[in-house]
Amino acid sequence: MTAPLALHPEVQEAIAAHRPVVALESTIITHGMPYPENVRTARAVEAEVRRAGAIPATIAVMDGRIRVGLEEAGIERLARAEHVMKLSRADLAVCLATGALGSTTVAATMIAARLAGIEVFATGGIGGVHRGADQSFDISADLQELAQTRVTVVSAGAKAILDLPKTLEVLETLGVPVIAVGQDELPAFWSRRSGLRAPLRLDAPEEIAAAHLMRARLGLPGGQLVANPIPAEAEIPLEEIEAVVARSIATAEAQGVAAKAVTPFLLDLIFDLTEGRSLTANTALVLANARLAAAIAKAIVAG
Ligand code: PSU
Ligand code: MN
Repeated sequence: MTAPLALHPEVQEAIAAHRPVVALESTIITHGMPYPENVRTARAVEAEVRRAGAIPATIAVMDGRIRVGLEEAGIERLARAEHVMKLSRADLAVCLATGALGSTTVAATMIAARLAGIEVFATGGIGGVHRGADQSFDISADLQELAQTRVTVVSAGAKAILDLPKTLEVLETLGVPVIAVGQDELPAFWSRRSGLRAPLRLDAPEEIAAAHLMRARLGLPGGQLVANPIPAEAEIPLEEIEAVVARSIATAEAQGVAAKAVTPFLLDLIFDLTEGRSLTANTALVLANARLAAAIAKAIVAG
């Protein structure tokens, strides 16, 4: 009994030859960005991984298999489809068993990457503890996944739509290392600053790779969360985005948006309220994360 994995030949060869590979998620394509910017960004991120010397592997579920490494046609199909399941750990098996089309969140991408033997994964932002979680209990399954699946996830921190202090507390409880890159402060996705000190800091990809390999030597099951600040020129300052975030959350609550719909709803509204600036920032930070992830993947295979 083996998992229904379909590795792209290029990805399969790279893994077999111990060359660097970077996994990429697909929920950002289907639920994180509007068409056609989502397709443009997905392609640009793959190109960035290649330029940085690694092989990109965008992951999604199609026709009963986990596809690891999508062709352009696959990305286009996902981006255009009307109904795509947003897959986390809970939904992955149902989607595969029923042959539905599904995009993978951070949690599901980590599971797939691990099954395929990919150690590093680049994304934009992870899910976390939502504001008002004391009432809604809305805590992303991404956090649990980081605790149990050994993949290093390169993010730009967590979005200001989340309760960042609570997100850090849960990650600490779960034993997930949260590593800021190049600064002491935890970056907050669109903003380089969050006002919160990151639990850990490493500045070189080689150090992050060494810590990843050390976790394996210790037999620790979970991954690492790398928080790479958005490039300064693309940043939206925290004070500026805060008002937009507060308005968006109020709207989501008023409309009774819940469960899986919350994050996509907020992202969409914030895009409108910032007149697309949030999307420009999002693209810039994903590209920067792709570069860093490629450097970490290179250092892991060298180590
Ligand atoms: N945060 C972002 N952009 C995204 C997501 C989160 O800034 O696209 C996506 C990721 O795929 C993440 C998922 O894994 O949303 C988390 O969803 P939820 O909050 O429902 O767990
Ligand atoms: Mn949620």
